[in-house]
Amino acid sequence: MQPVVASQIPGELRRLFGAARRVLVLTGAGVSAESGVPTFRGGGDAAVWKGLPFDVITSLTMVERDLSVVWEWFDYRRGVLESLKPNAAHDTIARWQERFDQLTLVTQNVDGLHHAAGSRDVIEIHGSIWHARCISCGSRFEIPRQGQRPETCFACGDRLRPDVVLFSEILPAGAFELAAQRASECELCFVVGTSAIVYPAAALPEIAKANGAYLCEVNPERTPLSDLCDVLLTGKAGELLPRLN
Ligand code: BV8
Repeated sequence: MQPVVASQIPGELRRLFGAARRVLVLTGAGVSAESGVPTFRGGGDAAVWKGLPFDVITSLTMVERDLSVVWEWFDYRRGVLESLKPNAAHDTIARWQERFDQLTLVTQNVDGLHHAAGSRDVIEIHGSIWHARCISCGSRFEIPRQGQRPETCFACGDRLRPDVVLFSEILPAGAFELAAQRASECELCFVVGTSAIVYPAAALPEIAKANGAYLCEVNPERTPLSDLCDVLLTGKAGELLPRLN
């Protein structure tokens, strides 16, 4: 069945939104675009740092080959994020945690803006740019908003790496399993600002749909997931999500 394509909130979605008790929200870089955070796919395989494409600079191979250039890339991104604030999409999703019995927020973003908007228990399935992890003992350390990031592990003295999931790395223990469990239980699933290309994250809405959930995609563009959706809200998340309240 073809999805309903709308730039206003269709009645069916508004009715289900009013009645739902268990809701899952999956977000990607697009939810932070209106805060000024650059998205990824727009650049395809274009170089993002020192002539290196995103999925090369963000890979385990790169950490093993040249950790310092990987840190340069993440230091640059933290620098960009320092002055940026959550937008109306982050704020709206944060308010939903009071509205539904079970609101599960799963993000692919490492920017921490959902937390900054007041969302609790965010499942950051690709990690956080505000944490570093020891390459050998795995100890994790917060990276301060201002000031120096820790260079070496306070526990064993080995080098630290960004505590994010790099390509061909498995996701944080339990994070995907919990997200998949919640996806299988939800009645309503929102997919907001993701190109739905990176797996296993992109499998979550498929799991939700397979278990009978109503699927709503919020994106100015179509994605490989669009045909599976019940409704496509075509536009910007910061403009469309607040209209649901
Ligand atoms: C793994 C952290 C086990 C770091 C990231 C199955 C099929 C094919 C490939 C694979 C597969 N399974 C595994 C793979 C390999 C790989 C993968 O998926 N590759 C892709 C490229 C095909 N997956 C992995 O490697 C994963 N690990 O599977 O481990 C394993 C191990 C070995 C071998 C096999 C399996 C780990 C993936 C995680 C990598 N880390 N991030 C960092 O951020 O620096 S991924 C990173 O890229 C993001 O977290 C995010 O997931 C992705 C970017 O996608 P989006 O967030 O969606 O952003 P994008 O720019 O693409 O799109 C933005 C969208 O927003 C657009 O649609 C746009 O239209 C829209 N938009 C713009 N403005 C707005 C908007 N929407 C709403 N409002 C707006 N205002």
